[in-house]
Amino acid sequence: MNIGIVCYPTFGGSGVVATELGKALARQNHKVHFISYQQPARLDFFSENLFYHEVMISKYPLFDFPPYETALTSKLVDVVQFEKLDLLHVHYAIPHASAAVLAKQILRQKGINIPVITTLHGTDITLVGKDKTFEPVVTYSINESDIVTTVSQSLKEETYEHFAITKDIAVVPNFIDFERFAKKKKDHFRKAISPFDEPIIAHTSNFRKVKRVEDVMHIFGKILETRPAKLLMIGDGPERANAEQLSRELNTCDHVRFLGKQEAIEEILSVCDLFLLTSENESFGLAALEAMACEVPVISTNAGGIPEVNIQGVTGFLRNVGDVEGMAEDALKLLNDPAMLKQFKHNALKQARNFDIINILPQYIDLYNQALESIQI
Ligand code: GMT
Repeated sequence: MNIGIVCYPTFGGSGVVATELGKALARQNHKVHFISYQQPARLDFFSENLFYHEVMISKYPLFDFPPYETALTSKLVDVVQFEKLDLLHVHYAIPHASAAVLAKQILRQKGINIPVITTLHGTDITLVGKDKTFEPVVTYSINESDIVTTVSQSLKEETYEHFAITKDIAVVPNFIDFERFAKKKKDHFRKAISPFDEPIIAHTSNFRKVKRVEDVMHIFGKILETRPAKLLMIGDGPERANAEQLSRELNTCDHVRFLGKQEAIEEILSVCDLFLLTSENESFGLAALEAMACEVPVISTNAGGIPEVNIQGVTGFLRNVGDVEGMAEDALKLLNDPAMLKQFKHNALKQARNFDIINILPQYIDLYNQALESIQI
């Protein structure tokens, strides 16, 4: 197949899922064309089956707000025609689904019928999508897509609850590539972070409000009151400065390292013992799955789709959003019981294997075939 993938080029979240999906499709000899405003973060190598088309926006002085959606739509029309794409798979509703639906309508006038597969990732529904500013366009774009998928059952239910959706939604969970995400031997790195073999706790995110990174800092503060430990904060975003300040106020700085954005997250996760995910909302929690693939159990909230990934009492523990005391208590329960921690590490890997890309990729390919069949009828 000749597949167009539209995504955000950023580290983490929907951009990573889209890029990893495209790479896996390319390995199976499909041609994959990425269309975005910047080279996707994990697309930094050459493959004969991978292509990148950059969306350029005119800087005309009239445009206080550069019309990205219009530029993207035009680019899609151009790439579909010139590269003879079979389908468009767009990740994140705004503005990717709406641009693809408009491109589809323009192409129909040119005698080209291109199916659009839209994957909803979370905040496009749970935060921004519900906003009145976007809601009518999001609803229309979902209903006009040929196939719609969500990354969890929870996100599917939330989409039906908040939007007037007339289409079936297929759940295709996020996935992990075990060729990359597997525990690696990094003893020297572990020793550098934790010289006295203190347990290492990690948090990865884009440090947006929804992640509640202040809860991570408080939980870690409570752990330190009871026993030694180290905390690695991976990623960057608007709440990082507040988290650093809080670490000073809680007097935990000597045991916390803010690592910023990291390429080789799997190497860092490989030396960790516990992962904290305190999000207020999380449609899936890919960061938790990546940790689990590296044999790291998860202390998390029970928001959104997280319980579909992190299993209570098996791969970690879950508490209500904001229950800092409870999450600290659970973390200590695991850290203070080496046998239980070892069992949970084993369970985490086992559960992560259910999301192996080898099992998830065929689900997307089936949906692509369905979309192609539907336009031939
Ligand atoms: O987590 C974020 O803020 C980024 C966001 C995105 O769209 O890039 O992530 C969402 O998509 C990920 C991939 O499907 C999911 O694993 C995340 O749970 C989801 N984030 C939220 O729902 C907050």
